[in-house]
Amino acid sequence: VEQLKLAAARAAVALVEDGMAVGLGSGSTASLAVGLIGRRVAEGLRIAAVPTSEETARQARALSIPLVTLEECGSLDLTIDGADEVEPARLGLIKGRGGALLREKIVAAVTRRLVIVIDESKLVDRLGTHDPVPVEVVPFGWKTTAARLAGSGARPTLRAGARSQPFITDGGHYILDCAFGPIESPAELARQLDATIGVIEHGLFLEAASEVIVAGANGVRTLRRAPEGS
Ligand code: A5P
Repeated sequence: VEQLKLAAARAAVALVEDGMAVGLGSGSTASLAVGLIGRRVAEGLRIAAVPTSEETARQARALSIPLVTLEECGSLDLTIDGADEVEPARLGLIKGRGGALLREKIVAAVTRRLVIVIDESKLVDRLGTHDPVPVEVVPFGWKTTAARLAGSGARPTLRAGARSQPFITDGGHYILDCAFGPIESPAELARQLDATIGVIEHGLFLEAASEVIVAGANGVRTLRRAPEGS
């Protein structure tokens, strides 16, 4: 799987060009891409990058990848990020197992080209088949938020961090991993989650990815999002 992740990361990093503003994703596959970008920067590539997590920021700094804030660059040419599940028909994604979904979504929203890198085990017919949807919530009153989510059909579990304490995101929030099973209408669920009091953001990324680079036993292929209405 490591080799497959690396193959997908390599194909995505080949899309990075001189002068670009680049979003750096989070998680193990995105981290391989950051490593490869670091190598190209050392060879003379000139980019400005925005990291989607403190962990990615640390890696980028260690590799001397020039970092800027979103305030400084406003929008991004390209972002390379991972995903937990990908539904190939519409390129719907579940993201956030690494806990960085909030910054990832903010970065995705201002990115012209969001390229997702995965190994083929992440492909599913329906989102929610294997993975819960991570939902980032305000710690204040989180149990009441969890009860509201349960009312929407979720089975929420508070994500644990070190020493059995709740996992705390870069934004200082909790994550409720919400198992739904295969989701019939991700768009409808996204609307419900968006409207739930106490919810900051959720890991359903719909109509966000421009393309998904999938590495599998038979090589690397690129899935592109079908045009609107098709
Ligand atoms: C981080 O919050 C996530 O969205 C990751 O991009 C996602 O969990 C995929 O991670 P891996 O590449 O480690 O599977």
